[in-house]
Amino acid sequence: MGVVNVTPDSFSDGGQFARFDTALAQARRLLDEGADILDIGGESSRPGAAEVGTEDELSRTIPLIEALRDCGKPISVDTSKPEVMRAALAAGASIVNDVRALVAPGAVDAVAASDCGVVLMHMQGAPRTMQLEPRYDDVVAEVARFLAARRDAVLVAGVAPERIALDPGFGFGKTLEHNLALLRGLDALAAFGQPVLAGLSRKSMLGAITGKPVTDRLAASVAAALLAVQRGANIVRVHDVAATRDALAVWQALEEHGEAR
Ligand code: HH2
Repeated sequence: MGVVNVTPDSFSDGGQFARFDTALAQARRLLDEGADILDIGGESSRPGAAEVGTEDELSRTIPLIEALRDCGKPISVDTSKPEVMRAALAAGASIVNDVRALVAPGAVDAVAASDCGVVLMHMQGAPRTMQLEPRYDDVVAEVARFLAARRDAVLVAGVAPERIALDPGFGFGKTLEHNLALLRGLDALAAFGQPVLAGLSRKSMLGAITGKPVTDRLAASVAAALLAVQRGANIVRVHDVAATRDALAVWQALEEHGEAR
């Protein structure tokens, strides 16, 4: 899943793609690099980010989704607002990726009214304050319990289980230790039988480990994506599609040819 942020304040790409034409060019570049899904977002969810109004989010995302609707790959909309979900699905998106796991009133109904895919992500707190003092007794168990409850809420609304993917939400109200525990324990989420999505690309946990700024986290991001896939992730949300694909191709070759004599 290639990330296209149409935001002036994304932590990872500094608002570089805020304008429609640059965002479209970035989306096409990610498709050329081999992205299987494009994730289009109009609201930054980085730590400390302010919320964006519905009209702004619609005007950032909908024209881009319309321009990409025939690109041949599924388009995901990264939003927590039911209005944006509905408009994005009407414009051609086929996946709703919600960092708030559809808790907004009307969000579950918005996805249940269509046949879209759904990504349910765990977050502790809200972006503005989530990194101030994250606390868990058992982070893997608590994240798993939350995601199971959200999955059940979506199932009850009539969404088929094969439409739902789960995401532990790396960096969303988590310390470095919490993030590492979740990466180590990713197979516990995979055991639910839903596809697992992991978003580690360029995140501050990689900065904490390597000491590198966000502009210099390519190698760490590729390593993190590979480790997530080895532990059961089915979808990796990344900014650097070509490099990630190469790393995964090496792993896949090893897996597929492992039994050859
Ligand atoms: N991370 C970000 C945004 N959306 N969605 C899912 N499912 N999983 C994630 O880990 C995830 C996400 C944050 O990263 P980014 O889009 O690069 O930055 P920003 O939120 O500042 O636009």
